[in-house]
Amino acid sequence: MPRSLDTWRDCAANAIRDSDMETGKLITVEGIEGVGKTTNIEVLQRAIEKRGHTVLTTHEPGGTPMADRIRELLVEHGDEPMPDVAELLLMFASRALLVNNVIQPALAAGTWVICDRFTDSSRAYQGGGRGFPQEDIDRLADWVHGDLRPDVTILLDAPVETGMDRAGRRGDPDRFEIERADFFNRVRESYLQLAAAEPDRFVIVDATRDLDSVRQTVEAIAAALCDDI
Ligand code: Z5A
Repeated sequence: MPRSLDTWRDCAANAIRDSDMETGKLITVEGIEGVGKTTNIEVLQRAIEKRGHTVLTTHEPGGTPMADRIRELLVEHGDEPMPDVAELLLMFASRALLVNNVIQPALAAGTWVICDRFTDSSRAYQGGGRGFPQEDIDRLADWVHGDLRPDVTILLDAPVETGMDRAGRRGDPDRFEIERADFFNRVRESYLQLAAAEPDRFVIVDATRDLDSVRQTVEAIAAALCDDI
């Protein structure tokens, strides 16, 4: 079962104490659309910077000039259909660019990296949502980023209706946003399974609460990560 914030905080503090303090940490933020990833990444960045670390924030798909062009192909819905396998491979092509050109150099320089989505998105959307076996996705992950794994993954969790309601306040829906609720329910379920399978890496945040309550939890996670509790 995923750990409570208190148990996870002890665990994260130990992991960071034991690790090489010269390199940065990779923190990923995951969840279905509209749960507040972008909003809370700003909170997380401020809280970590306040404790003296340099922080770089980035996102997937995209995050480099070439990866941003891949993102456009992924989200637009034009006349030519996008086969699921092309979608999966383009996600990993974008990831290869981001990992090699941004994430690894930043971590090596001691910068902390917060990434809005990473390979768990492929596991949840292309695995849970589209039905690709997790083993195939794991093989691609090994190929594209080898041993690089997030130090911590924050899963913002809320029912699909909550996320859709929040995201629905914006303009034209993209190729993912036009999917039906049952697709996003499979994605959410897949995220929860991933979190249950790796309780030391994931911390689940109840994103149904108001902005201020979620912010306080995210700040507590940042404090734990910085071993400042
Ligand atoms: N995708 C994939 O399939 N496979 C992959 O490997 C990867 C991605 C990497 C684009 O991602 C699509 O790519 C995505 C999955 C797929 N499609 N979907 N769905 P994206 O990250 O760019 O898109 P997104 O997930 O749709 O992001 P988003 O809609 O911007 O969601 P968010 O960042 O989580 O939400 P937000 O912008 O912070 O908040 C949304 C609104 O809710 C905003 O008005 C906030 O003020 C409000 N909000 C946030 N929190 C609260 C609370 N607690 N209370 C009230 N209101 C709130």
